[in-house]
Amino acid sequence: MHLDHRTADTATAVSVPEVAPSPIVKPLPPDLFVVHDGNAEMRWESMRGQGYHTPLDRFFVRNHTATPLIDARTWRLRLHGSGLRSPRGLTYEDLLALPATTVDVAIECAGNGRAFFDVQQGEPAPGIPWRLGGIGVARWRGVPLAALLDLAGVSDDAVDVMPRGLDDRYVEDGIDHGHVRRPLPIAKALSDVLVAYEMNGRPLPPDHGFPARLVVPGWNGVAWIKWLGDIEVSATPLSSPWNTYFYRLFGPGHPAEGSPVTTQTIKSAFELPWGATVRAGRQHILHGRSWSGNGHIVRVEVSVDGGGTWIPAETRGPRLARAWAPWHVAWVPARPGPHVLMARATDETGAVQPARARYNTLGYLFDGVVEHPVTVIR
Ligand SMILES: Nc1nc2c(c(=O)[nH]1)N[C@H]1C(S)=C(S)[C@@H](COP(=O)(O)O)O[C@H]1N2
Ligand SMILES: [Mo]
Repeated sequence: MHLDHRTADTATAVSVPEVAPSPIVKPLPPDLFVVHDGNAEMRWESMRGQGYHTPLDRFFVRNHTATPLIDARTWRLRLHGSGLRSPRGLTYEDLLALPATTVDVAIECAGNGRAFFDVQQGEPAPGIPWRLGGIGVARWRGVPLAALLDLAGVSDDAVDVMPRGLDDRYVEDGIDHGHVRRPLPIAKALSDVLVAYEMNGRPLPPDHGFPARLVVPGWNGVAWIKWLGDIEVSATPLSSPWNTYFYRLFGPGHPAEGSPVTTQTIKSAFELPWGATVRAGRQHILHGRSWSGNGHIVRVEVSVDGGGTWIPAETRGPRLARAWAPWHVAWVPARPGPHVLMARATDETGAVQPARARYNTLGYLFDGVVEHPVTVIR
C-alpha cells in the first residue's frame, strides 16, 4: 500500500465535487418516503416484511445542503492537525487496502420524532418535522478511525477530532456556518468509530456519503459526517456550530449554555401506515421495532386502547445494542372507529419511554410514547 504523504496544502488541490441536479440523488418514491425539502424520511410501513437491516432504497436522508458527486479517483482523505506527528493523505485505494471491520448499527437524526413535541405536547420546535422515520440500521464496513490515526501518529496530548464534509458550506439566515463538521472527543474517536466505505455490502451510495463517511455507534446522526474530506486531530479543544449551537439541548431543565447531544434516546415505531385502516373481528399481527442509544432493548409493551392497558410484545431475531429490536403482538380489534396504538420500550439501563418527552427548544431526542392513529372498519 502506498500512503500519500502530501501535505495539507497540496492535498486541498483535489477537484471540487460536482453537485447533483437534485439535493438527493436516489429516487424518492412516495410509498417509501415522506420528503421534507431536501430531506427524506422513511415510511415505517415500508419496513414491514424486511429483514434486520434497512434496505438502501428506503434509508432516510438528511442533507444540510445537497448530495455532492465525488470522484473516488481524485478524492483524498486528509489527516492533519496539532495532535498528529505524521499528517498524511489517503486515497480511496489506500482506505480499501487497510484492515476493515463490519458493524450492524443504527444511525438516527437527533431530531427524529420532533413532530410529536408539537402534535402530542403542544410544544412546537423549529426544524424538520420528522415523525419516526429518521432512523435506519445498516451493516457498515470500514477502517477503524483508531487505525488511521495510528498511521498518522496520533500523540498522547490529542483531545479532539474534527471530521469535515466535502458538501457545500451551510448557510442559514444569511450566516455562513462553513462545511458540516463536528468535533468528537479523542476517547470516542479511538474507541469504536469507523471510516466506512460500505453500507449493506455495497459501496456507500452518493446520498449516504460516498466515498467515505464516519460511523459513530450510539451517537446521533450529525456526528456521522458524510463525504469526508479531512479529519483534524487537535491538541487543543475544537468547536463548530454543530456542537456549540445546533444539536444542543436548550430550555427548561437544561443548563443555560445548553448541553450537546451525543447519544440517542429510546423510541418505538409500528410498521404500519400513519392512519392505517384495519378490519374489525379478525386477528392482526402488529409489527414494530424499538431502539435505544443506551444499549439493547429488554422489554416492549403495546397498548391498543390509548394507554389504558399494556400487553407484552414478543421480540424476534436479534436485538442488538445500538441497532434495534423487532417485535410483534396480536390484536383482534372489536369495535369499529378511530383507535390509538402505542408501543413503550425499556432498555438495559432501565430507561422507559415516558408518556411525555422533556421539551428542548430545538426539538431533539423525543423519547415519548407515540400515539399512532388507526381506523378500525367493519
Ligand atoms: N457532510 C455532511 N455530513 C452529514 C450531514 C450533512 O448534511 N453533511 N448530515 C448529518 C445528519 S444531521 C444526519 S442525521 C446524518 C444522516 O445520514 P444519512 O443521510 O446517511 O441518513 O448525516 C450527518 N452527516
Ligand atoms: Mo441529523
